[in-house]
Amino acid sequence: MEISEACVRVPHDKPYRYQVGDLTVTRGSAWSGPGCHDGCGVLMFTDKDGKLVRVEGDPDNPYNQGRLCCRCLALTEAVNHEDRLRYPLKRDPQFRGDASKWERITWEEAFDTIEERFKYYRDNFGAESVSFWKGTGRDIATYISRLAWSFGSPNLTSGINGIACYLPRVFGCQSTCGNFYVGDYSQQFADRYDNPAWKVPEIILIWGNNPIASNSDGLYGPWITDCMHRGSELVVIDPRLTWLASRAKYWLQIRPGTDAALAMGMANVIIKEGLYDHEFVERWCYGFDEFAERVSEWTPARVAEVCWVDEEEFVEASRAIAAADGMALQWGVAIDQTKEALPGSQAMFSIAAITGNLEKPGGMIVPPELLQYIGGWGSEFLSPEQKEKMLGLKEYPFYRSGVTNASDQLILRACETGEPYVQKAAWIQTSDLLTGTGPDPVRAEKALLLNEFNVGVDLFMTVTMNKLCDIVLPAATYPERNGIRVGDGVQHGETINKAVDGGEVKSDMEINLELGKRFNPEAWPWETVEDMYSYILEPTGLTFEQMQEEAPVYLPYEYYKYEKGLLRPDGQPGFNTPTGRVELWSTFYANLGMDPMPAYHEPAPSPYSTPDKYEDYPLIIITGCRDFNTFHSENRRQEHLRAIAPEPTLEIHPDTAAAYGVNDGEWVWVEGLYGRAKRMIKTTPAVDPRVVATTHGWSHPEAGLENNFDVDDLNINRLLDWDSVGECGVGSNYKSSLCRIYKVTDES
Ligand SMILES: Nc1nc2c(c(=O)[nH]1)N[C@H]1C(S)=C(S)[C@@H](COP(=O)(O)OP(=O)(O)OC[C@H]3O[C@@H](n4cnc5c(=O)[nH]c(N)nc54)[C@H](O)[C@@H]3O)O[C@H]1N2
Ligand SMILES: Nc1nc2c(c(=O)[nH]1)N[C@H]1C(S)=C(S)[C@@H](COP(=O)(O)OP(=O)(O)OC[C@H]3O[C@@H](n4cnc5c(=O)[nH]c(N)nc54)[C@H](O)[C@@H]3O)O[C@H]1N2
Ligand code: SF4
Ligand SMILES: [Mo]
Repeated sequence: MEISEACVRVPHDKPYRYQVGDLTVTRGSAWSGPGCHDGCGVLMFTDKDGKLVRVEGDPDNPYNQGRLCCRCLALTEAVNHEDRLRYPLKRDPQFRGDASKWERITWEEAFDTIEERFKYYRDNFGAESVSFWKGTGRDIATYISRLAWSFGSPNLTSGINGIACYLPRVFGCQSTCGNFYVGDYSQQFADRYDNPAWKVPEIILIWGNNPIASNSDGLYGPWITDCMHRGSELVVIDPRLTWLASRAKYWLQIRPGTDAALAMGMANVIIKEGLYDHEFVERWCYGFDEFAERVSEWTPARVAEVCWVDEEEFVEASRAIAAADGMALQWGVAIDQTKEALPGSQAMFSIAAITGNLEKPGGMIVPPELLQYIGGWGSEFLSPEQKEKMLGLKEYPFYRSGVTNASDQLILRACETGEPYVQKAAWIQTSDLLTGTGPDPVRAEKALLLNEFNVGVDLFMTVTMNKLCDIVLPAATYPERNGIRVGDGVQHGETINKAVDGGEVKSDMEINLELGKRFNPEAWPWETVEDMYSYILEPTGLTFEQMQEEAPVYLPYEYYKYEKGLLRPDGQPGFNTPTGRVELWSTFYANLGMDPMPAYHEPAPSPYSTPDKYEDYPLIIITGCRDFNTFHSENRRQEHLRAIAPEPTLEIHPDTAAAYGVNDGEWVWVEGLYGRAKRMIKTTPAVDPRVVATTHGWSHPEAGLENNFDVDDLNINRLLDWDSVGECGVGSNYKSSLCRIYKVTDES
């Protein structure tokens, strides 16, 4: 049977585009840009002149059920902004950094130049001499990857040091059970909370995640509050008292970077007290005894000491988690963003496993993916010889297990040293590397300036584009282009529908299709991007145009797939691992020569691993907490969003602020081991007196490019370095570093 027949659809009483008085309404899904990777259902209103005047949540879309967060509500301020890039630009490389030297060019000239230069480097230095930088995983990422691979370069990277976003969680989970699991909030059903098979989670364990602000990784934050209204209780593990933490049954105020210890301790309580799901463990878990032995050293007293949590609260929270009938682990990027991220996520996931919460209503689910094209689409065009040259493969054997990201710090090193081979050019699409994506922007800038030719694609002229690039291409925002949303952990398929004519801007996909055809026509056989989308959608039996009307389209979903032989390619019952069980002792890691079980590594730097440094830098700093109104480096130009948080603040405990003699609203330098940045003091009891926290990606666009939007003073990633990645090349220090603070004065 074709998938399309088995799919569940949401009835619409109107076509995807209709008229309301003078306004045209276009139904669609929201994806970058501007940034977000959530894909809420939107209704875009355009006036007689075709201008976007309003955006509303689509009440018919089960995903967000008519709701939108402030960033989509303020979308007109991004789409219609006067600073938008509107035309392709070029600049003589000798004037890099000088914004007055950009010249408008035609798309033809831009494409011809890029084709000529990139082919020249490929022919003379190998395709690996061109690196591809792609920022966070937008719907665009798939086409950037395909462009890199079909060009022949294995050096494709997010620029997020240690691939420390999402993938450590995915690897940590897959290494244990063969799939990636997410919490069950009924998102897989078109009728959502009304679906009779679904049950509300008794406990949602929110770990290193702030979903109502971040709506991260295919989760719409208000689903958590929807579940709370239906009875869910929360356990929150976060060094900050977030809005959700303040409403939790248990809030464990963990010391940053110690999550693996806490998770092992939690597993230990659950095992020692016999609270685990005996039947599930017996039938479906592999390596339980070894695992129990490994976690046994993590007594509650030791957890309290290492993680700075209250011992009794910790034990009670562990018991509540074990007792819950339906526990959803809602894990976030904080888990990925400490140096040894893999064992931490492995430990956390083990808790969901031994408490029998896999594939159970209100527990953890593997949502069906309409299509699985996201992961390696186009990787077949990278020859084995080219793949072998991927930077990181030699240094980190773990990268051989299907990691498609090259190591960004090794690309920078190749720029700097020409080892193991030279770098000539960079393609930077949807990344503001020097404003907030990667650590140490000073090093990244110097390294990439050594390239002969850099090209950027963005919505705005960013500091990264202006400092590094020789050609900049203007990209479309989502109301200005078509696209599809399938795969990537979501449970439905839908389309991004063009509602606005963006003039000369092109969508990222159009840009990549055009260049792809020039680099490797075999890999890009489509006439238009819509043809390309229809090709991807083929297994559903729907063309792009049909999907525009039919979307969202849901796959049928079943619980307890492991019992029914629905998880393994061989159709046998069990999990998709070599032993067919949830491997608390991972054969996958063992085969890679890694520790098969979770372990705790003290973060470095930290009060305990580097006590000498702690003397000089006596505060732990968390960088990059999400807020409602910004997405990384974006949105600072949007008046209504900027008004919510006009300046970057440093969350600091009132006692600590008093000890340093600094007051609310005062500017301080926050200095770390590698550099410093300015922040405005915001006292709050929400953080431990020994810990401070701040947001990242800051700039003052109003300061102008002649002042680099003040990024040199504001980029908190100056405190971080590129070399602090986890042992296996995964994980880095964004969320746990050390700093000191002092007032900004004329002298300082
Ligand atoms: N200190 C600290 N640093 C962090 C983090 C942290 O927690 N702390 N988080 C890290 C994480 S998890 C991530 S994923 C990265 C994110 O890093 P990035 O993805 O680089 O972040 P953004 O600032 O959202 O986007 C970069 C650029 O993409 C442009 N853009 C947006 N939409 C589009 C589009 O549709 N097309 C094109 N061509 N351009 C577009 C924006 O204008 C912006 O200039 O940051 C990382 N950096
Ligand atoms: N509005 C908005 N939404 C976003 C983004 C954005 O920039 N803005 N970025 C998107 C991207 S790319 C990502 S990756 C996601 C990330 O989404 P989240 O996972 O929600 O990211 P954060 O807010 O950085 O971190 C979550 C929480 O972890 C806590 N935390 C910090 N350190 C630790 C620690 O060591 N242990 C524990 N247990 N908790 C810790 C922080 O205090 C914070 O409350 O959000 C996505 N959505
Ligand atoms: S989470 Fe917010 S910004 Fe993202 S698609 Fe939904 S409403 Fe838009
Ligand atoms: Mo991310």
